[in-house]
Amino acid sequence: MAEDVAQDFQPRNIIVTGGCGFIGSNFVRWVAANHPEVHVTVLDKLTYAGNPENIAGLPPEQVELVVGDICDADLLDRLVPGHDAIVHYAAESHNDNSILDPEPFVRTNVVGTVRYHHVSTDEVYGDLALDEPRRFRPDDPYKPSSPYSSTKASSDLLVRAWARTYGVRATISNCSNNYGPYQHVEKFIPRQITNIICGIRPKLYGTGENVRDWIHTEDHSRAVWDILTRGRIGETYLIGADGERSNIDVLRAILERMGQPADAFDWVRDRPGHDRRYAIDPTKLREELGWRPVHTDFGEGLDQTIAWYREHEDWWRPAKEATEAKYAKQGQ
Ligand code: NAD
Ligand code: TDX
Repeated sequence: MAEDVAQDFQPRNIIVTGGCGFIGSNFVRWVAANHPEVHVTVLDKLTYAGNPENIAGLPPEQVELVVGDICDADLLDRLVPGHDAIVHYAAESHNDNSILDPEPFVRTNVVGTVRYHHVSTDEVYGDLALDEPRRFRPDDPYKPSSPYSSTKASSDLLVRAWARTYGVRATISNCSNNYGPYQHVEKFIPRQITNIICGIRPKLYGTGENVRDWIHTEDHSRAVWDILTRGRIGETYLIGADGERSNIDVLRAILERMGQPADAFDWVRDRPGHDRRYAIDPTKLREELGWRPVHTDFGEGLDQTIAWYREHEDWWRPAKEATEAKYAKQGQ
């Protein structure tokens, strides 16, 4: 299925689904800053996770928002002609929500899958033991653990089938945990930063030993662009920045940087089926496309992220109370 030579594709008019979410909006901002010749149509349903403020201030002649559902086939039939690429970020993205109510995950993450560049997650590969020397590689078997990751795995499989059967010119990327500006306060790093700002103790699940492989969202944006423009059709690329850290280490780093004692947090109920460790082997992306992360100092990235949340209370305050009320109900 894979073509031998890398394509050299120069998109002019792209659709970015989920472009009002955390990673999608960072990608749109990155394209606006680095590729002013590219027009971006953002297609976003504006769920609880989507916020038009995330793309506010970008030139209106370059970035246009269409509010709509990726599952609306008629809308897509009207919207797609005239565009030369779709970068597909839209998804229900939070594991804890998928455990409470999987239905929207099946609707958006499986039924809505269209074509071209498909943004997925390392979680499709399941988890690794804490002491395992191995990291995830593109050809590893899919073993997702949560409703969220199994719906993402399903959509990856549909993309592969559509590429093989119908010749859709698709690529897939599976990225590790992103951090940076515009991430919803339900997620680990923003939750703890904004808890501290609000005077609420941070909350750590289970033993805190679970490991995530952190990447700055800007490095993810650049990797997606490199794959979209130079990746081989039909291929899967794993995106990671050698950023493995245990949750407790990340939390302690946040506490220290925000002037809190090392034990100023609560241990809370673990996530059911909680994946132990994710770790990406990014060799293929590095060797084939020459991609390298720029944000290699996690402490510095964390400082910038903390500063961003301190400076953007207006952005996250409206969602904070309801998010914490939902967690409190779950004993988390
Ligand atoms: P997010 O929840 O912040 O944003 C998702 C966006 O999709 C929101 O703007 C939402 O309104 C929109 N959306 C949801 N359902 C939709 C629908 N039916 N139609 C149109 N728009 C819809 O998510 P995120 O963290 O930015 O993740 C973006 C993508 O990256 C997802 O595909 C996710 O699986 C993947 N991913 C995320 C991470 C991570 O660390 N957050 C890591 C790897 C991959
Ligand atoms: O309050 C918390 N306390 C805590 O200990 C929260 C919200 C999380 N955690 C733990 C659970 C995880 O081990 O922190 C880790 C990170 O949690 P999340 O931010 O929910 O991310 P995760 O479940 O690892 O999934 C993320 O990375 C892969 C994204 O949300 C997914 O969309 C992406 O696919």
